[in-house]
Amino acid sequence: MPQASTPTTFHTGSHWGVSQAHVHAGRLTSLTPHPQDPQPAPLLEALPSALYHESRIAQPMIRQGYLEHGPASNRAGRGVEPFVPVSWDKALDLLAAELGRVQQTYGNEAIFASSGWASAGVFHHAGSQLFRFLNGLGGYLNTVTNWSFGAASVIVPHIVGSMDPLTRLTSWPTLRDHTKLLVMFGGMAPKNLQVQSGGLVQHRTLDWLRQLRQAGVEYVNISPMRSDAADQLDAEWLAVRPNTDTALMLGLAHTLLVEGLHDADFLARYCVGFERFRAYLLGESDGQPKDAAWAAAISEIPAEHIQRLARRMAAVRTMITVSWSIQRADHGEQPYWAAMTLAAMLGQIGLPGGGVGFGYGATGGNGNASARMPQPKLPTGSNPIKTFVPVARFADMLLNPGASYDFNGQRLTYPDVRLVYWCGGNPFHKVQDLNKLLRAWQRPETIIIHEPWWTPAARRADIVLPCATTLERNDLGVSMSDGCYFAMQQAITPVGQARSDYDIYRALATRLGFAERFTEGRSEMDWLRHLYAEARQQAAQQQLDLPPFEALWEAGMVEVPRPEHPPVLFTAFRQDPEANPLKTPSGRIEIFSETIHSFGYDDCPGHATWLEPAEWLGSPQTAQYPLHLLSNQPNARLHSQLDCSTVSRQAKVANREALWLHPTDAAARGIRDGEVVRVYNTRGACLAGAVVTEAIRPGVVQLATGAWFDPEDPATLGSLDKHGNPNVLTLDKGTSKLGQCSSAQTVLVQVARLTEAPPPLTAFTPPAMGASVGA
Ligand SMILES: Nc1nc2c(c(=O)[nH]1)N[C@H]1C(S)=C(S)[C@@H](COP(=O)(O)OP(=O)(O)OC[C@H]3O[C@@H](n4cnc5c(=O)[nH]c(N)nc54)[C@H](O)[C@@H]3O)O[C@H]1N2
Ligand SMILES: Nc1nc2c(c(=O)[nH]1)N[C@H]1C(S)=C(S)[C@@H](COP(=O)(O)OP(=O)(O)OC[C@H]3O[C@@H](n4cnc5c(=O)[nH]c(N)nc54)[C@H](O)[C@@H]3O)O[C@H]1N2
Ligand SMILES: [Mo]
Repeated sequence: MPQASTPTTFHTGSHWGVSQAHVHAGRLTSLTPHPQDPQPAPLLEALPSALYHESRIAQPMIRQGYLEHGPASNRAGRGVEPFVPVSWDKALDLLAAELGRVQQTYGNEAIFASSGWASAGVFHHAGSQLFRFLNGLGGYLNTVTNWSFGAASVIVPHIVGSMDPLTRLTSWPTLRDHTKLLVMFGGMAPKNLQVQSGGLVQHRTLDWLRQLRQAGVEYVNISPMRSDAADQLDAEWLAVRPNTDTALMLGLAHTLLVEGLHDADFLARYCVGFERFRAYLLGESDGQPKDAAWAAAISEIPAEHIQRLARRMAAVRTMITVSWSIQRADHGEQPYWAAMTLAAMLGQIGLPGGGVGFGYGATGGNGNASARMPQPKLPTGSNPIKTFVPVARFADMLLNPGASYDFNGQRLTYPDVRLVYWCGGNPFHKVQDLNKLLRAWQRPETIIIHEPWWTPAARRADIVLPCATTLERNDLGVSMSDGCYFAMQQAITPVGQARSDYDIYRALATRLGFAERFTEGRSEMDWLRHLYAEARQQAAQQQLDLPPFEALWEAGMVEVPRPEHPPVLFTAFRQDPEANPLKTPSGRIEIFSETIHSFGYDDCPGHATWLEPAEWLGSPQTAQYPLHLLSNQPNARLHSQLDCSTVSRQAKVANREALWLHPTDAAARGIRDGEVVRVYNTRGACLAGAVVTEAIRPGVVQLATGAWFDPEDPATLGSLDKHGNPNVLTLDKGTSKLGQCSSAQTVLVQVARLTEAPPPLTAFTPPAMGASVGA
């Protein structure tokens, strides 16, 4: 740790890039991108301005009522009562005692633990630290699936026996050399390429997409938003109605079938159940042929366009890509199943540059061939508690303990959670229907959060522990998608009294009597050396020579050779399906799944099916709420992270989150560009700043996720959010009984011009403080 007043430079890294931190007189002055990064993410600029922002949490804090009256007291006071700053010892003693009490009284199943994206780095990985600590304590209630591609993570293994169509995407060079047509359902939004979980040295995807274009690839962007395809791609824009991609895919499939353009040999040799699907497609099973005219009426893509696209897809080497956003919607399983089915009908699965891939462009590393390199991880130990809950059912779980529900063929029961421990995520960003969440939030007896900043979740906790950021601790970065290990060095002393999650858990484990088990006697730097040494040893076994830790720490980065012949998805299966069967019950692609059929779910039948979403532009609710709201990922943030930074705040409009709407919809409401608007439905209301643009189709508005929730009156449920968090509007409903994942993209709203003066924003002002309590 440097004390010098001469400028010093450190290696560092984040989810949005590897960089150097420049420090002067002990303070961070700037970050500069890694010299090898051809297109550094603008997000890189965010951390410096947020690092010393007044919304950093200065020291441990306890909600006043909780401190005075103990667990379970005045739970409606969360987010309303002031906080009392306390010493670390006081906070840790209290928390250790509370963990012991809940464990003794209700058992470890009553302890719910969750995380989120937190920061890059494999040692200070917030989730791993939390789960390792709680496993040391005897376990916790775990979650399954995920927010990003949760519905896919349940349905895709049923169809192809693995997650390969998401995790082993055919890589860019193969697409450049073989693909002629790239049909992108949900586009490939350039904004999302800034980010890669764990870090990324080189941002190259836009360059790849340009190379593909130069090689003659034609792009079709099927999305309500034109901006989901970079301008340079000259993509044809099919401005589909949100949540109707399944119908569109069925219309394409129907055209292939009736025009005899489908690959019957492929379907017979590599798939099961096409006959059942065929009967549905032709309307034999339900009286409704899924022809192009039918699909046009639902999706608002003209029938001739659908037919023409189907013929083009059959004529040339076609890669179908589907964004993750499309399955983050009611019945989100269906478009993924329909896309697999469509690709099977085209018969190009397993050929270079053909078939289907899910999530190209979702993050900056997707589509790169992963290097064969060991991936060090902090071991979390094993969890004796076997009960789990799907991530997106968090509010339902708290509101309905003991109630039963369906999940992927199982009948499960919501456990009775008494304590919520969140470390590295923001529930008041990620969960849908925040007014429902606010009700659920009053159920647990204790809520604990580790956070660097006063996020809306931290403001609503009982015990808030200030956490150090990446620049305030040492870590090891790993980027599988560009084959690097990188150093993440402590550049400054922690701001305020912040401590790393590791130090916090170590202190708690000491109080709870399992310090040795938790630390294994290692300091932070010991752990980094240990994790890297293990990786180095494994690498040696696969003839990969990694330099010693000191060399990595000095150079800042170690690169691993990338595969020369990147794999093509499903080649072995295509070459010999008998010798290389898929891990499905049939060993083949399941166009019809007996397993799913046997569950008897009305919202997920045995083959890809068009099922009307709970809310969409074709539903009767449009009489009151005529606009479909897309809450996609923000350009100027990672989720809710660093919303207080200048990068995120410069992207606001009239000091609110930007809401995109089409000129026709704006004119009909008398809304002008830059004005503050009110967005509302039966679940809630928020303010936003209008951006009037033709880059979005009529009838659809877009409000990115992550503005820090800022209700006008925190003591009243349903109060207007002054800032523009779309989750006050979204629907908290499982995608289906199969996946039970987030339906965030299924929501109708109305928008109106705000006639009165907007209330001032308070999201970035720390909560009120009560009198401080000594050690
Ligand atoms: N800058 C930035 N990048 C990020 C993130 C971030 O927060 N900020 N988050 C990262 C994470 S965690 C994830 S999971 C990925 C997510 O990756 P995605 O899920 O692909 O990202 P989104 O931005 O939610 O959605 C992409 C586009 O899908 C379109 N879309 C939405 N609904 C529909 C629909 O029903 N039909 C069609 N055809 N299109 C639709 C929207 O126009 C939207 O812009 O992004 C990652 N990248
Ligand atoms: N409406 C709508 N909602 C969505 C989505 C959507 O498309 N629409 N997308 C969903 C998706 S795909 C995702 S992935 C989720 C994302 O949801 P989250 O992952 O929960 O969101 P983040 O804002 O990344 O939260 C990470 C928090 O960790 C804090 N943090 C950073 N580093 C550390 C650390 O080292 N330790 C600790 N203790 N904390 C740290 C950050 O300050 C931040 O508050 O949101 C979901 N919610
Ligand atoms: Mo995500």
